[in-house]
Amino acid sequence: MKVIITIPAYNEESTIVKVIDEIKEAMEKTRYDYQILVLDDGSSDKTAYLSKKAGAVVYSNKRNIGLAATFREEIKQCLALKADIIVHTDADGQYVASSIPRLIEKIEQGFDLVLGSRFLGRIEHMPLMKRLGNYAFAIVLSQLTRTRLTDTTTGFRAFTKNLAENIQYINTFTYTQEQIIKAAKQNFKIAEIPITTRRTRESKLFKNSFEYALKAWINILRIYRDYEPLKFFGLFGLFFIFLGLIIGFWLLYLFFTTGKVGHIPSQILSLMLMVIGVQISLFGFLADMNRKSS
Ligand SMILES: Nc1nc2c(ncn2[C@@H]2O[C@H](COP(=O)(O)OP(=O)(O)O)[C@@H](O)[C@H]2O)c(=O)[nH]1
Ligand SMILES: [Mg+2]
Repeated sequence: MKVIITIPAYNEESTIVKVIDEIKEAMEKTRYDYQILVLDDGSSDKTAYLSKKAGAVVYSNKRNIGLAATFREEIKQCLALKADIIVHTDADGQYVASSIPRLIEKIEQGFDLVLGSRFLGRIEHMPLMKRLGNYAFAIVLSQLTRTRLTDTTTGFRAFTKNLAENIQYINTFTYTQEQIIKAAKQNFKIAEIPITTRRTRESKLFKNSFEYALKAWINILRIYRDYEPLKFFGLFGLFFIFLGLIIGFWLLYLFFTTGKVGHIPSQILSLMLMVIGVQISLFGFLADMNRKSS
């Protein structure tokens, strides 16, 4: 059984060697056959050179294509290296490598995706906004996946070859939540283990937390739309029908109390809202049929 530990890295020359050495130290204490893969995403510093020197297999993207696209390349390369279990961690040293064997053990117990949860464990530092955002993600994803999740954006995780081969990603920004939702929808078994994290340099991905939150929510909605089209479009449609009905009942009320028929613009608006609502709901039925037949 082969374990590949994969690390996406973009200009991480100051930390990557330490991260690789720490992983080696943790893995040498185990009986696992392992390799470390660094996915250098077009770094302009010595990341690739230093990683190779430290003993990792290095794959370099010609230019910087971002974390989500790099993740897809990681999976491809891990499968090419004949991984049975894939462990993913970050290049900044935030995650403690000595927890990697615990991730792998959980996979061996029969789980397909094991997440290292910072919130079950201990976090040295996390800004309040990020904490709140993560809390909201955890609630929504727990609902969507019907699994109790506490940390959906963690980069410290392990998964099986089977899962790696069977999940297709559409997200252009981050893989973290998409992998969890799709794994759950495809009936893979998910578990969390508590981990501790270190305080490292400022995040490169979170430069603008508003932008991050917006993109993440849009992505969750897109995935929800794909897996639960009837509920997604149905709720949306019901909302319009509801608005139309409110105006409609208000007009009826005016008619019964004053006896006058009027308010033509409002009548048109009410009808339009209801027709729009029905149309949107129909999209849901169509998408649902399409999903079941495909
Ligand atoms: N492939 C790729 N990886 C990146 C990029 N920016 C950051 N990373 C890597 O993604 C991981 C997490 O980045 P980090 O800045 O620590 O974000 P955090 O998860 O919010 O702490 C690290 O291994 C980074 O090297 C990028 O543009 N492309
Ligand atoms: Mg980090």
